[in-house]
Amino acid sequence: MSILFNQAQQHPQSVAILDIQGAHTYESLWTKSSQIALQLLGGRSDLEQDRVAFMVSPGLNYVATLWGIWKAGGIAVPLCLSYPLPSLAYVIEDTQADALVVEPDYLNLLTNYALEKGIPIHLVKDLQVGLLSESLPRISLDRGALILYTSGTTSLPKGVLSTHANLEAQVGTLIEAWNWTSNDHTLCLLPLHHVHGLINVVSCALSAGATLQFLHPFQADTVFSIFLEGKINVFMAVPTIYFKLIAEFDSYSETKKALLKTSMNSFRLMVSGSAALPVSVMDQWEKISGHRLLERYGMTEIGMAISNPYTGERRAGHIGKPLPSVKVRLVDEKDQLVNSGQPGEIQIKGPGVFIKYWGKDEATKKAFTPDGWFKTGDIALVEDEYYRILGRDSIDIIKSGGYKISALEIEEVLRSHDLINDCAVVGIPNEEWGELVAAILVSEKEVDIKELKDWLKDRLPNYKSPKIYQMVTDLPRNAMGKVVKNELKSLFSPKN
Ligand code: MCA
Ligand code: AMP
Repeated sequence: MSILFNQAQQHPQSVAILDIQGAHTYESLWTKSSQIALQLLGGRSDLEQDRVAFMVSPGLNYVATLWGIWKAGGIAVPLCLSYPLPSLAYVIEDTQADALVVEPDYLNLLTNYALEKGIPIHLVKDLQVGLLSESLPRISLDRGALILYTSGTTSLPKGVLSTHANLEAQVGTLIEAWNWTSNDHTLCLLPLHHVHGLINVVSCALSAGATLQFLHPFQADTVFSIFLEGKINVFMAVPTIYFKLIAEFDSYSETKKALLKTSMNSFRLMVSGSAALPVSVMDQWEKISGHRLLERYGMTEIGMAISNPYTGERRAGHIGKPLPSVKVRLVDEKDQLVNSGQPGEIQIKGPGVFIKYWGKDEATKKAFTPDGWFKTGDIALVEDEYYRILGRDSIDIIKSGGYKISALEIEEVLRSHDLINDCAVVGIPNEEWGELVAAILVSEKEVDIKELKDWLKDRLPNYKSPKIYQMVTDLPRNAMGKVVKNELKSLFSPKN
């Protein structure tokens, strides 16, 4: 039995999930996920790694669907809830999904598409009845379990395939490093089509037998109301969320601030990750909450790799030391180890590292060294045993609000607009968002930015849509004809 859900049988009467419907025990989660598995199987003995894409909001139904797909022998493909149809269609087609599971809220968006493509669509609320007399398949750990999409240096996102063994390793490492136990109660407010929300919060909590409370969508005032209830003791978020929480806290009366401070005394762990945590945010959060944030580093392809310690110094501006069972090295452009104290690319080996990019053998090959190290593309150095991130090897990758965004993907969409002759997309440093997506456009006609934003809504999720625009007559290019993006970034510096 996978560690991902063996606690469900050890603590059947404990509360596994709190969502807008109320409290759900591990037993009810277990039963519901088995029912979903049987319905998905529809008489077959094993889904044999069929891809099942699902669009379900955070809560019991989400986890029961995920577990149901796993119990039936399928590979789970969580869909982003804010994607417009073309982005969803890309994931569904790229994974060659064999079935879709949706909540009623998303049925309108997907029904016609699914009918046209001949993909069976299951409504999650209908997947609740069923007899549990039939048996479920035995799933070996080397089987594919999950495909998550990540943006990279190619224009189209890549599907990262992880096995059950990879996920067990990712979860096991964090349970050990961060002392998860069944006494924990955590709040999940992150999207569930990424590792941060899905593995670090949801899967770790449930694998530890803890209680997992969902809040969707994120709202700073509601987070604090939940803190005041006094049950949460583990909290994880991206730096943008801490920034927003600090702004919300600052707007409160002194009495409310004092109450909140007291409520946060009983937390045992607060974590930040997915993007660099500004030292100013770490310091302000410590003043507000009394907690020094534990910053860690990870990636969709590897889970978590480097972390500040649970006990010991949590060093500001640093991501910490390698986690148990994760091998980390820093190398130069020739994959040779750099000298001590010198910067190099972070490369990773370990049981949590993914198997392949789905359907992209060439990209998979390029992502690893011949001797099996995964090349992260992140540049770091080690200072007195602690790793510090210096940047990335590609200017085309933007991190905004914790989301990884490919400049090339956005450029490709913008170029398909009638009025846009050419364009470039860059990330502009921003305290709240990490980086803001900025678009530089070349057009012979006047472009109405509001109209352009509306046009983009049908083609890109909001978080990928550029937030700032600039018109230019020509893009600066080097002798090779490549756009000089660093020059474009300076267009947005305060003096301009
Ligand atoms: C939204 N807005 C933005 C952005 N997103 N502005 C600039 N940059 C952005 N990225 C604007 C919208 O246009 C909108 O403006 C307003 O902010 C509110 O939008 P909304 O979508 O409602 O924002 P939000 O709900 O407040 O979302 C902020 C958020 C969200 C909660 C921080 O971005 C989020 O959940 N981020 C987490 C992503 C994550 O989990 N990443 C992990 C992947 P207007 O009102 O004018 O329209 S990385 C990972 O998994 C690895 C393994 C790791 O290491 O963890
Ligand atoms: P994703 O591909 O969405 O999983 O994002 C992974 C990327 O997020 C990494 O390659 C890093 O560039 C970045 N990242 C994650 N955690 C941190 C951190 N603590 N500090 C800086 N960058 C981070």
